[in-house]
Amino acid sequence: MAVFCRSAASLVKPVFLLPSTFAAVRHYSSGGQFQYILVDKKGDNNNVGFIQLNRPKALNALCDGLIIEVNKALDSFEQDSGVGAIVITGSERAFAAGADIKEMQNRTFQECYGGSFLSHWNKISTVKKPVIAAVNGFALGGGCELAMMCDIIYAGEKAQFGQPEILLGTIPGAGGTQRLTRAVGKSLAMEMVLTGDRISAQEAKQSGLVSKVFPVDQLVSEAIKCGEKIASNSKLVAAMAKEAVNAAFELTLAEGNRLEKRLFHSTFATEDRKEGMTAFVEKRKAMFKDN
Ligand code: CO8
Repeated sequence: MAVFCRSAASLVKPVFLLPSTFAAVRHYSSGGQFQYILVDKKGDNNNVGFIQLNRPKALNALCDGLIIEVNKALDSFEQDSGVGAIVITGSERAFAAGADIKEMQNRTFQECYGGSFLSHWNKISTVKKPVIAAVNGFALGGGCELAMMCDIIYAGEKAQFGQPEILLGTIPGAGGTQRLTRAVGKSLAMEMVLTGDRISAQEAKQSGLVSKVFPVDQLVSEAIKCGEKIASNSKLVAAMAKEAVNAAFELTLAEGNRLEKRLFHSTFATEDRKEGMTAFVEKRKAMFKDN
């Protein structure tokens, strides 16, 4: 069966898929050097880094190799001065169905604790460039946690979010109890973590976990559009803005306001701040140079 794969750069190429995977897998990029992910640059100016989790048979379960590849791709986008935002997505069936249960099944406490099991998982939360998660289908366990490590979550209207670890006799281990609680509040977070029940995209929007919901087939292009909007601003100043918002989760209000003020002052040391205000006064579009 031939289906046409879309990219924001309006590249259209046929890819052959088995019938059973037809509805679930839409490839937006090529594989390159990676086994578990597809990596590309999107947008009219090729300024949006794009990572698609691509382990369809395991519903993008987050095996060690996949996380290592995501981290490598993030590193290369961080170093790429042309990239101003990053989009991470999965398939229409699953963003990611969690950590790989088969890989974890026989681990001992000694191995986990002694070997800092999955300690490289939070890389995505340390990236300076803004990261948007485009979530279609299941975002469960580590999949939900991975999305919550991103800066913005967009959801397809059939997305489902959940922390079902309790059903496996364990608890979230990559920020699920912390980031979910901050995002949706104590009662809903407790209910999800203690029952393993999932919430829909609409509930996720209502509770503040996601910022926008789109039809399934428009989700990725909308996330790329958001990435393009972000990438058209000063990358330097966007990093400062991201740092300031993230500080709200770590600091007291007084400390956070102090940090924000210092970062605000710092923007006055940049050429981009000068250019932005001059462009406004001259009634033209600002041309940021990221310095
Ligand atoms: N790990 C491994 N394989 C998986 C996973 C997973 N998390 N999820 C699905 N798969 C596999 C299935 O085993 C199956 O493979 P196979 O065909 O070889 O049996 C294939 O994907 C398709 O899955 P299903 O047949 O189950 O598909 P369904 O449509 O019937 O169900 C579900 C889809 C509801 C998503 C179901 O697969 C499911 O419940 N999956 C598990 C969800 C889950 O419990 N996730 C949490 C995992 S634990 C976790 O994430 C902890 C993170 C801690 C991070 C710590 C970092 C420091």
